[in-house]
Amino acid sequence: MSKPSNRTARWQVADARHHIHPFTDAAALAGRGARVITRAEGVWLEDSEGARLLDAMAGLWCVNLGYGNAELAEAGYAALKELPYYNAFFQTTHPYAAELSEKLAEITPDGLERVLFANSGSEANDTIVKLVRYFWNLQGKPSKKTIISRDYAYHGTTMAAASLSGLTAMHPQWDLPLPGFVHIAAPYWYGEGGDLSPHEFGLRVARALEEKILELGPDTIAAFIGEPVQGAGGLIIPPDSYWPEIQRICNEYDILLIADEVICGFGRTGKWFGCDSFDIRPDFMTLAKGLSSGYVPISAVMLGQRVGDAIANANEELVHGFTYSGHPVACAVALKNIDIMQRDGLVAHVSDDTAPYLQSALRGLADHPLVGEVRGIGMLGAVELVADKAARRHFPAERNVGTLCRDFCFENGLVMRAVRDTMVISPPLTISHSEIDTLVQRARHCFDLTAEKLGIATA
Ligand code: PXG
Repeated sequence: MSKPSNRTARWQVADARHHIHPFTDAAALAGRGARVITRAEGVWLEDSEGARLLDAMAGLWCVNLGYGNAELAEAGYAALKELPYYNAFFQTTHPYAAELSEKLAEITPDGLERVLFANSGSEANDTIVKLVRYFWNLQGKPSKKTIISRDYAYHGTTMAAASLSGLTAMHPQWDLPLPGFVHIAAPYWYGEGGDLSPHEFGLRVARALEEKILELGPDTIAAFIGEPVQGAGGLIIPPDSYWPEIQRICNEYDILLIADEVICGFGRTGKWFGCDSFDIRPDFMTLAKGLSSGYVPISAVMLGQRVGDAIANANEELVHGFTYSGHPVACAVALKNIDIMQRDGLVAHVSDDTAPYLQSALRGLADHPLVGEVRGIGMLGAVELVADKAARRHFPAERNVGTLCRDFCFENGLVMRAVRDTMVISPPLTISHSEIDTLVQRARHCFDLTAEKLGIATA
């Protein structure tokens, strides 16, 4: 890389000395210097050297309306001037929280009528863990405490959320998971389905839930949590047979069902919520990211009728909350975000136009010698890079093919996420056809560079 400008170097030095980054090897980053992102517009990021990158990840799966949306900025500014802070702890509320609560009850699936606010997906999932315990205590069933989650799950990084998470790297540094959190197989057909058809495999892994419940005893199991489509674990889209069977099992054994919609929510799967795409009827829903298009931190826990009624009618104080629960500025931006989505018919536009265009463009990559599978739903896409297409065999992990490809993307003006050797995209919902074309062309170019580095011939 050429020598950075003085201002870039100054930020890199300050950052390397004082800023500990999430999910980053600090020493390795200090050696190469962080890329400094200074501004963004639409689907484009700009760095401190003036280079432009197409952000095919919408930040971290969150900037659904794209960058630089003036209406969101103005809604935040107006709230900052009108009521920069107040809380709902002591018998008060404010218009922003009241209206956002009503709006969320309207747009989420039937039965989800009540909401608790937090500031991140992790906090929201932590809150749900507490509410699950509280619910079963209120029901006089205090032995129901264990929560079942899945391999490759990502539910956040606080103690409880990381315990829910099933990406194994998230546990050893912190002596997690905590007791009471167990994991079962994920519906990852491409990687783990073997000779079963996707339909058979979906049923097989759903029934792993029933087996685990019977092994531990239904009286000890409180809840099952799942992302409708697993995001950070490598875009694992369950076969159609999966969710109906999970729903049946949860009903049969009286297990609460938690749908973590932090990525899937707000149009990402082509419907308002992943639960709409897979006909899931959850007791709890976790919302974050797309709730505010990532412009301000805000998350929400939606409560289904059964848990909502129990908690609302407990006739005692709910001993839980954060200073910034339902922060007025965050609520104002989230409200405007939803208003814009409704006014512009964005979810219908995604499902009728942008998503089909994206999915078909992505599938054009399937002929590439490195590509084992292209899959996607709505505005989510994944490409498996493999050594052997017919055998669905990946490269040895130590070759770090995904990271290699990710780095080529980053150098060539495209932000894609590598999960193992699965290249993942989740662009702003507002991306245009021509930007999708650019995305796919750049991806192909970077797959070529990766193949070349691996000594594999391309056409
Ligand atoms: N649930 C899901 C499904 C998520 O994807 C969280 C909860 C936690 O949200 P917070 O706001 O606490 O981060 C997430 C977050 C990645 C990546 O690299 C994914 C997430 C966060 C950071 C990085 O794929 N997802």
